[in-house]
Amino acid sequence: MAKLTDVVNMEKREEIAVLIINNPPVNALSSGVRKGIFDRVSVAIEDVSVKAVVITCAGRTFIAGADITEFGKAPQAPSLDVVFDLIENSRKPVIAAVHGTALGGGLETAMVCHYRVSTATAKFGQPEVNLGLIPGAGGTQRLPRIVGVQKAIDMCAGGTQVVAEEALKEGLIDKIVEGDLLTGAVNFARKIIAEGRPLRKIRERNEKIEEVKGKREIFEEARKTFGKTKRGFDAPQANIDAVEAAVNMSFEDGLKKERELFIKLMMGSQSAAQRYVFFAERECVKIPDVSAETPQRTINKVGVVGAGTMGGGIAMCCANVGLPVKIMEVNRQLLDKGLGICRRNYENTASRGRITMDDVEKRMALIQGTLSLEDFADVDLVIEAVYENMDLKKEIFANLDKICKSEAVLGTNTSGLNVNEIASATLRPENVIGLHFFSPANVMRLLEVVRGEKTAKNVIATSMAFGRRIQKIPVLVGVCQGFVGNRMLRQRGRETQKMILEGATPQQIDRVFFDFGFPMGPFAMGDLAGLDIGWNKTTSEGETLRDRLCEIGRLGQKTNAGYYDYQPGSRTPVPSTLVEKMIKEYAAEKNISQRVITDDEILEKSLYPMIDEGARILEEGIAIRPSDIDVIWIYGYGWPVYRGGPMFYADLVGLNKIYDRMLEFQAKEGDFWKPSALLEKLAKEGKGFKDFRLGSRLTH
Ligand code: 3H9
Repeated sequence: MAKLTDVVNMEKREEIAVLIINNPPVNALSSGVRKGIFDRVSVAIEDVSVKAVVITCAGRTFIAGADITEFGKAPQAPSLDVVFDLIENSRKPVIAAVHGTALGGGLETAMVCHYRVSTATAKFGQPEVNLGLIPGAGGTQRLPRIVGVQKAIDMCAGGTQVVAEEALKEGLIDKIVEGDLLTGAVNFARKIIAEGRPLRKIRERNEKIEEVKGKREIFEEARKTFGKTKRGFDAPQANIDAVEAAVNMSFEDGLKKERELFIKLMMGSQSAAQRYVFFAERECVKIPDVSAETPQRTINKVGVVGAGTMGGGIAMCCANVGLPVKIMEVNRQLLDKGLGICRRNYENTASRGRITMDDVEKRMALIQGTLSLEDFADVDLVIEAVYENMDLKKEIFANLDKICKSEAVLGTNTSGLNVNEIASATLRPENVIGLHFFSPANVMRLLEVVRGEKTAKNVIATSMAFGRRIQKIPVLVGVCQGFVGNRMLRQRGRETQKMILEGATPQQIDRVFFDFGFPMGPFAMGDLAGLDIGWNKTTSEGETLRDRLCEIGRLGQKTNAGYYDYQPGSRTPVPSTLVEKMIKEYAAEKNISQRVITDDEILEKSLYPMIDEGARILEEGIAIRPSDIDVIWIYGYGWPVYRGGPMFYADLVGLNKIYDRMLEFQAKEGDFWKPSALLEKLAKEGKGFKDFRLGSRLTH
């Protein structure tokens, strides 16, 4: 017999064999686990003293799925199919005992068992869709046979999870165990044996499948819905196809269809991107010189300076997770307005059924308004969120320095000002850090955590943990103008502005971005945000097209006119003949001749300068790793997840191709196209950003 692996152990509880999978952190189905289950179940089946088998897990959760790190590598035997065949065809009952989450291959394992029991807090799901995949070991064929087709679509295409109580109602589990799970599972197994219950195989159950035979409209409706909510993603549609196969094909043929779809997705770039993002999100909280053991400061109370859009949104983030927060404004009217907006936002969420009115009151009770900074004497963390003015920010920090307790973390929400200079207004620059939220702060998941020259390591550790606590994705960046996201955005803006003068229209450029997968293009985005952000009426001299639009009162959606026209009350952009005329006049005035610009050129000229700026950011050590830049673009700027972020995308295109194109543009248009030293180096070595390693920077 092959050597047994120690990630799966077996113990006997008299006539019941108990398999315990112990593969931290999440008991993923690595090759060792698959082999361990296969070997142990084989032994249990052959052991005449064993009457039933219980499969359970040690640690914090039941199996969380296949081991994603093994995807794309040479497959190791035994495959899941082989393991599953052994379990399902066992002549002794096999019972899954679930705690934590049974996800992906974990739920599939539970579904090949003859019975399932769980704790009351257990959850079940097929989240493969979030990795650009479908369940690949029978999930799409077995799940609809128990929970029905509609629920299976929700779970497979939508990635929704069900909790134990619902799972019991749906028939996905047979019992919720009160008290110790293993004891309950063993007792359940004994009952099965005593009552002589059959070896139930989900594959043989067809009632729920029969109910929907011929009802193609269920699938058409689902395709339409997911086509809208998950525009551009391949996996939700493939999940629907696989569930439909469960209805229209035999179980065996359905399995084959599932496998075909799974392999196609696995080989494609979307899943590669989504798997990359899964790990990138988890990587970005790891800071090479700030270990996970770094002591953190306690944050029990937060203070927010400024009750404007950003300040209010930040206060809501705290209240959402039960953190008391004081919010300060300079006068009663502004304070009431800010608090009123928080309340309205919550009430809107409640009206959509996402929270209750009771939650609204509880959260509002956690947000306490004040007109005095003196009230911040007892807070553990301050987040300054006033408008972008260095003198004002320095004044506030000088005051905070006098008022706040010595260990308080002092954060600034600046979107681009020098955090070191802000810190210099205090006598404790080591306590100062940038906490750059993205608008709307209560919705957008990104938090750029900006490390100043003197920021203490425990302040960094505390801020990263705070970011996670308020359910953001914190990414550590260094000080430079615009940090990572806005600095790269500026490069994109430079080219898109140039291209509309050279003959592309705002609507053409926006369409190219939309088709690429962004929720909207830069011009529609500008109109939404307001073209007057950063524009100054008194100093404006019509130097740019944006100046000219603002000068005639076209400030964007709020004035029903910007780059586009808007019908009153509508957010749908309508191409504007007036703007087209203004662009032509402006181009003529500057002697810029217009030409046809292809969609490909738009994409190259928009994305390559961003990618090159990303390389400079890495060279300078402003971002720790390329994947951090990608996380910033996905969660702060709407970069489509299935394209993995600008640096991942650059590797797909090929750095040598990008480098060559930039040289061509440089020769034609000027030195602002000169590629960075890092891009040049990687391109010439035939490498990608994936080969960039910490410490391989050219300069610091
Ligand atoms: C699948 O099952 C396909 C099947 O149909 C079969 C096909 C043949 N593999 O998230 P956390 C790591 S596809 C490898 O921070 P939490 C993770 O990287 C899979 N590693 O913890 C992290 O590592 P590190 C379907 C995994 O408590 C550590 O575990 N399943 C896997 O916040 C802790 O993770 C899924 O998509 C994995 N499957 O959340 C579930 N999962 O410490 C994906 C996690 O080095 N996982 N890691 O940074 C999750 O959703 C969450 O991790 C989970 C725990 C909810 C389980």
